[in-house]
Amino acid sequence: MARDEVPEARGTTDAFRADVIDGLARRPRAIPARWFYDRRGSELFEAITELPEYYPTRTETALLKRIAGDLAAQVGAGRAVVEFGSGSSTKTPILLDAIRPSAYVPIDISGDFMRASVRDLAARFPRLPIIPVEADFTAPVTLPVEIRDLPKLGFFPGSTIGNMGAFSSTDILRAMRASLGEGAMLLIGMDRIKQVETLECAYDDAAGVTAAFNLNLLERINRELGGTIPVDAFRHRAVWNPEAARIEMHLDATRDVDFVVDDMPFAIKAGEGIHTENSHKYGSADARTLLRAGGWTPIAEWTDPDDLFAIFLAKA
Ligand code: AVI
Repeated sequence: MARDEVPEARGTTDAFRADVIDGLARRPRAIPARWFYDRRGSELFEAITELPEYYPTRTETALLKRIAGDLAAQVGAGRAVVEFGSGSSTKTPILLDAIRPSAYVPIDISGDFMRASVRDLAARFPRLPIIPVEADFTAPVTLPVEIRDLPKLGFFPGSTIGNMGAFSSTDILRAMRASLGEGAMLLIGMDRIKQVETLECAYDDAAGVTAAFNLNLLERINRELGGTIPVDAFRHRAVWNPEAARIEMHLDATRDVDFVVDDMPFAIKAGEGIHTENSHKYGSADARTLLRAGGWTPIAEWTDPDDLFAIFLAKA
């Protein structure tokens, strides 16, 4: 059976088409960032995490290593670690080494990618029960029966929360609380507000990897939705929006363009753009307010020496 004949893939394509057509028709034009992550987009994101300008991944990884002992003392042994949007699970071994959990449950909407990274983890932690769940964690998830009676530690690194708006980020924290139940804890990474130059360079690197990541969205539309977008007519732009405390990514047309997506005609004038991503950054007070709004009480906060990135531990 071809990939586009699989019912689930068809559902994904329908949702992608609806978001793209709706997003190109509205003003300002905006397409949700979750559509970045096809296979090519996921590869480009992995490459972003290794860029010299993209400080979040290496800073959070180093911070996790530094706080491992403290974290173990606060969390205790024997919890089931539930990782939301586990993806390639690169930070997971640091946490699993630190807290010695009873089980590990990665949850990701992209099952293939998750199962491949789980294989590596299983080799590294042969005695740890690993139970992957393929699900959309933006709504409450039914966890495997095997961990029903264990206390849970939710793990949501990478400041992925920052890619959501205020309502969605609160909703997702509430969904996590509902999924994890009473007595749960949450370990979450949240990127800090910092110098504009540092932020804008992190999202507009010299090698052009983030530009390629952003433009891949248009290539994906052409590949999967029969689009005729002239990708070379668009330029990547990353800009700090101080009122909203977020980095925004846009694709701006450098000349007037006409194209179709799924037989729907669109025209974009030179200088107009498509808003493709928000990456919110948080001061300590904002982060705590968000956690509380999402049903979590912060109990510890750690940052790196340069205060670039924070990790919070919260309890339900
Ligand atoms: C996945 N997410 C946390 C990244 C971020 O920093 O907002 C996505 C990203 N976009 C451009 N570079 C990285």
